[in-house]
Amino acid sequence: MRIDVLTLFPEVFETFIETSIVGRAKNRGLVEIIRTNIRDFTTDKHRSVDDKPFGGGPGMVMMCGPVFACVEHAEAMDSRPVHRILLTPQGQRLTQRHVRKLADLPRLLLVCGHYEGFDERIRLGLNAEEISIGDYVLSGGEPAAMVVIDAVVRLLPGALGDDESSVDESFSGDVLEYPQYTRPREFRGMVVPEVLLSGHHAEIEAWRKEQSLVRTRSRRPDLLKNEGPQNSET
Ligand code: 4G0
Repeated sequence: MRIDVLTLFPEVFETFIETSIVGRAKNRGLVEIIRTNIRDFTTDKHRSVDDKPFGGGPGMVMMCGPVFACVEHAEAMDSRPVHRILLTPQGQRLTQRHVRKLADLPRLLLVCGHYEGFDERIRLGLNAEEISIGDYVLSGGEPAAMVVIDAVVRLLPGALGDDESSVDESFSGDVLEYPQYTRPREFRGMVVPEVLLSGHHAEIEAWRKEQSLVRTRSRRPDLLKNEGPQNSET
């Protein structure tokens, strides 16, 4: 998979791209992450990427010119069909189901905005999918892009090691992950539940299933109701 990231701050992605599962996936040749600086596609002497909103009002708006030029440049670098994504608080909320669909595509292009958002013609003209990682505002789309990249890359075949491959379960199913423990058996007076030390695999499995349900009921009842916005998609 090829992932293009269009941003005013490409350096923000440096360690993220090199580290952990994303870094390993890159080294294994499973993903190529290419950053392009939107500011390199400005045409005025001040290298402007934003301007005041028509009609007045606070803040600045990302201009069309540099964004379109940057998208066209990045897309010309590779012939695979590209899926364009805009990270915005107005987008469709990201779910694991959606992440799985994105992980099936050959090429993603993520556009990170800043300021009070994009000129509306960026939305219309790019015909991009708008994604939000949650109902809060960030000062830029970069952290949201990293969330999308991380969630997608770990699903690429071969990205996870054998010890990691079951970690997707919390949101692949419709319940939350059960409580996990590792050494030591006692820490500051808190002990590991006896059943996990028993070696009775059927009992352990039953305990985990029950704990998953208890936890989901108390923390995320919307996942069990089959009518919550999250669960209706899974
Ligand atoms: C576009 C995404 C981009 C519009 C980006 C802000 C939160 C998210 C940005 C705005 C972002 C998210 C209208 C403030 C950049 N913040 N929740 N900031 N506006 O996914």
